[in-house]
Amino acid sequence: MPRQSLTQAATRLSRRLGQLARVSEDRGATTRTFMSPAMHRANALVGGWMRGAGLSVRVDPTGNLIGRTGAPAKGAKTLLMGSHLDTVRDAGRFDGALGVLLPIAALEVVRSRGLTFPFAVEVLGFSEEEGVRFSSGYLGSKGYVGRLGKSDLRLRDCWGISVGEVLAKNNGGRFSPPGPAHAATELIGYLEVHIEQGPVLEARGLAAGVVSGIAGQTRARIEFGGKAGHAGTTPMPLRKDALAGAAEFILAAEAAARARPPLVATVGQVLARPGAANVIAGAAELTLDVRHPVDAGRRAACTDLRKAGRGIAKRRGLTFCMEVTQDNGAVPCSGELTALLARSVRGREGRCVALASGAGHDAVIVSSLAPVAMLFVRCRGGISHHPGEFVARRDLEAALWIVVDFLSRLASRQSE
Ligand code: HGY
Ligand code: MN
Ligand code: MN
Repeated sequence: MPRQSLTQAATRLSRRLGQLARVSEDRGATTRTFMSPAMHRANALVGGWMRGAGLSVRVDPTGNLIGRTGAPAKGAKTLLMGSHLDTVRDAGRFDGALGVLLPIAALEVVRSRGLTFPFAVEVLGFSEEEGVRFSSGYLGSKGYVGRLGKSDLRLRDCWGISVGEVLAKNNGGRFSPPGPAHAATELIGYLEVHIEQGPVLEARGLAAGVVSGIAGQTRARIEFGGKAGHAGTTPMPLRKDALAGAAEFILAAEAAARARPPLVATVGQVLARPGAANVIAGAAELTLDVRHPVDAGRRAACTDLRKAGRGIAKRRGLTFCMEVTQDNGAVPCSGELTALLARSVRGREGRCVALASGAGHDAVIVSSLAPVAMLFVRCRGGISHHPGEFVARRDLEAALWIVVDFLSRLASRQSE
């Protein structure tokens, strides 16, 4: 294999990111959701690139794509690297995908230089992180670390299909939650490369930075129940308008978060039923996403929002229910791995900043099995979860330089 320059590797990485972005279930937009045909096509495309990089490739029962280098010696430990291959609706091309394709490109550079390491590397393309289909994220990485539980399997999508049914169908009719893919003792750690999805690196004039920790996150499904009725003949005082109650709740969530920074609260989805212009909504279903760097702050906010919802429902003669569908505590990144990664960032950038992540990442789940570190890469305007997501070619090259340097530093540390 001819020696790979980082410029060549970055160019090919950029091209592949574009190619993967076109693997979608929505015409003209990038959308890949859990166990969709587009997800399987993405696994086939990225799996081919993994094989081309000399990795052995498999897909586990939860749909995670796993590429693995040969083990250098019996009993050698493994470094995990990866991120998610699913996306939000109408997504950008970098969220998740960068963290899967960049390690493959880095390993191609390493291989072309004839470098070998005293550890194996496993590149992971998690099957579901965003929680689009089942309103609960991390199903892929939970399957990989052996934390997929019965409550996850009971979650249902908008067609009433459960996670358990989808996974059984994908595994020849039967599925039982797998155990961890590795014993913790076999692992050195997990490195996730991800776009920052925020404006700090750009403001500081840096291509990359490390992550100090990842905010805790609670997601819930909320339903207000009222009485459907004729929009023209039902006097206002006699109404039990579920959508009006939901609207009051959405503003209450926004006000609570504005009053207590750095708390953030978002209602991203609203479904009114029966959903006709001339019918008062008899039911309104919402999603709620609450995040805070400190778990006590997030939990207190969720308790207060549950109370606020009950109060609104009582005043309006509605019913109210709030079902938590995802609840993850804040996760600190490994000090040791992050310090090593920071040395590689400084080697490229001359300095290194550590950022707290408001976004959730698969590292949250993998941290239950191995120490985790994250490399954030600058993205234009901090735009993400949007087709306008963009990483400059020179920043792809910088991130590649940092990851290849990190692998070499880790190899020297492991050989000591
Ligand atoms: O929602 C998040 O923070 C991540 O993009 N899944
Ligand atoms: Mn995302
Ligand atoms: Mn992501």
